[in-house]
Amino acid sequence: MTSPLSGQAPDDPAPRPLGVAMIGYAFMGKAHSAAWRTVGSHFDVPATARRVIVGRNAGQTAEAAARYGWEDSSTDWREAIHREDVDIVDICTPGYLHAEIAIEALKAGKHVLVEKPLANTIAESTAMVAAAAEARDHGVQSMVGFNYRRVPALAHARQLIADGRLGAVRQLRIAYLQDWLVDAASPMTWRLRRETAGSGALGDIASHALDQAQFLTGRNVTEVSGRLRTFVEERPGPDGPEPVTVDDAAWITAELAGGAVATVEVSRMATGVKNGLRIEVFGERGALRFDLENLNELWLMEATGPVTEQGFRRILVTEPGHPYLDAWWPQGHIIGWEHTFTHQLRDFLTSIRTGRPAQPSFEAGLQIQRVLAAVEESAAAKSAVVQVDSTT
Ligand code: SOE
Repeated sequence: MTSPLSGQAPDDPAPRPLGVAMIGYAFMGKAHSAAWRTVGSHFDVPATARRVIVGRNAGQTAEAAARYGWEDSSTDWREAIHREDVDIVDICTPGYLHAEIAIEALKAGKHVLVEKPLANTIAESTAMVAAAAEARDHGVQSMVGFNYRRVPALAHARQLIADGRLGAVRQLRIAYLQDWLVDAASPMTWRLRRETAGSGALGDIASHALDQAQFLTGRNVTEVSGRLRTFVEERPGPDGPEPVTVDDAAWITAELAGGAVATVEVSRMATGVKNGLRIEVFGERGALRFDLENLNELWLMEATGPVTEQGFRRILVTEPGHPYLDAWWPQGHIIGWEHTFTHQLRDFLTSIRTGRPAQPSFEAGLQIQRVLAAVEESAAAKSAVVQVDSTT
């Protein structure tokens, strides 16, 4: 039995690195692999070893292991997570597999990082929360990967808001827009099937937007009104045309605890916008603006001094005093999207070292699932206002 805090058997003479098993090797697996490779070179975190990467196709998984620098590959996730030399399980699979793998890993005493959204249903998410709570009592950490919390500009924005620089926040406008589905002939993927993805743009990118609304303000969404749309209802599948069973776009108005209001608009068919997470926060004496397509910039407006001299000023978030940035380059040098995954691991490994609960927790992931469920309920009822159910 290894100790979940160190990855060390109690009577082992020499410390050994925390072994990682990663389940999934596609887009997110690639991003997480890069982060596992770099985190220890830039941050003071416990040493890790990339023990095994798991996928369905033996040849492709072995190829991914070689390309991304994993010691071993496997097609059997159960065998991988139960390995003696594995202490951390990183789940990068489609959402419908999250619950089963995470619960088994937590029961085996392994720390678990799972990609967002936490799962596809409230029932799965609730079971994951229960398993995480039980494991936490034994020093086992769990975290859901809302990586945009680790964009330095957004972590800095949260701090500015918490410090009261904007005064009370009244309004947020968040749009997360992509265009990778604009072409009606682009093929089916697991992301377009309800049984594998849970939902479409809603779970995939509104989950990020809603997490940001809550992260930036420190307030939960309590009430929503939503609308969903599938613009292209059939796409080429492996065996001919297949129905798209998830949304392409979603619109949400949300009430947050404490009185702020957020509008959230997401689409994977926003022609010309590549990966634009655009956030505006309006407070009683200031405002903030951010766009993921320029992620090193944060725009701050403070309503002080003569009105004739007020306006948004650009903060280049590249200084050692900004969150996470002292570990990277000399001051003034920019970073990119992939760094958010490295920062995520830095925080996760720090929690493993210190025992402080990792954030965002599975509970935070469940809260987002509840909001998503309320949006779907509202959309089905054609714009009724739906309370976010915090009892399930
Ligand atoms: C979808 O295109 C996606 O890959 C999301 O799944 C990620 O979470 C987001 O960061 C980028 O877009």
